[in-house]
Amino acid sequence: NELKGLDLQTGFFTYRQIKAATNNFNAANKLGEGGFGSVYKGILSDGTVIAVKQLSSKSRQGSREFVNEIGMISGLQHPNLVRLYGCCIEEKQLLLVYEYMENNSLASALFGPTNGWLKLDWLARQKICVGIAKGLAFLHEESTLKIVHRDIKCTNVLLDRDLNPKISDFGLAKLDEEENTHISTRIAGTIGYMAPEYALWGHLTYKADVYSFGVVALEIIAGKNNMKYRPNQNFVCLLDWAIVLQQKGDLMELVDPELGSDLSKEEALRMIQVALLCTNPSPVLRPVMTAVVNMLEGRILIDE
Ligand code: ACK
Repeated sequence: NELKGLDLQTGFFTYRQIKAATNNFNAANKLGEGGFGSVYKGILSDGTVIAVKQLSSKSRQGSREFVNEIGMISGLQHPNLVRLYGCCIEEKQLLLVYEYMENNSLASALFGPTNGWLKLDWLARQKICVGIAKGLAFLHEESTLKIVHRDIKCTNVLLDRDLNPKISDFGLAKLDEEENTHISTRIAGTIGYMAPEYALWGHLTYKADVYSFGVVALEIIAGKNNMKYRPNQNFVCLLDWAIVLQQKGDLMELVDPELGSDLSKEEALRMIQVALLCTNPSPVLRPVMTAVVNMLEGRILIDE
């Protein structure tokens, strides 16, 4: 009780606090399995609802990412980044404590097994797309550290009660140190979202995030997973299909049929065109994220 109100300010939580908050890591409080361990829902003594990430094994990789995540986002606050309240490093435990996001991940909303319970209409999808772009623009251009997230994908975007999107999982994030050119020794990310220059040559700049964002934007409008999408008999991913449709002048065919009457054709085309600009094979031809925000919001017109 003496810690009441203190915990959110110090950034350090005691193991006892987290055990109490999660009802001793009760299975009923488990939200799911993440990249490096289980995630639990909890309530702090002051009523704040939290999500606790527990590092499962003592794998080097996991703990390196864990420490990286603390370093990267502990100081960052933006409406489109999941807030890290703090951590617990007691009794061999490694726990990260985040704000709780009521509506889980964008991946589960768009193409998860629970698909259907949470309807993302056109307005919601637009808001989500713009929000992710704003979060990235902040990381790349406005935060004092220039940060490349490196693993932008729908599972790493969480939705709050009002369907505001927030970027999570900074385990792979890196500083964009060398004037946005960086050769990475260890390539990490997710197939289907990785920019070609990074996947092939380890050439990492913030433009790699722009590419991943483009894939996410395409998934948002199509309601389909890039790598799992196979139109007709051909084995092509959603992005390849979009390029084919662009050449045929038939981009509207990409739009999720579930998006009904509230869809504006002009806005839908705009989102697809932005997605295609972002996924340009050449990083220098991809826009920066503030330009993407302006394009999505119709302040910059896009040439066809
Ligand atoms: O798609 P989900 O339900 O949303 O499944 C994953 C799972 O935990 C493993 O990562 C969920 N999750 C992660 N962080 C949070 C959070 N801050 N608030 C709510 N759910 C979260 C995620």
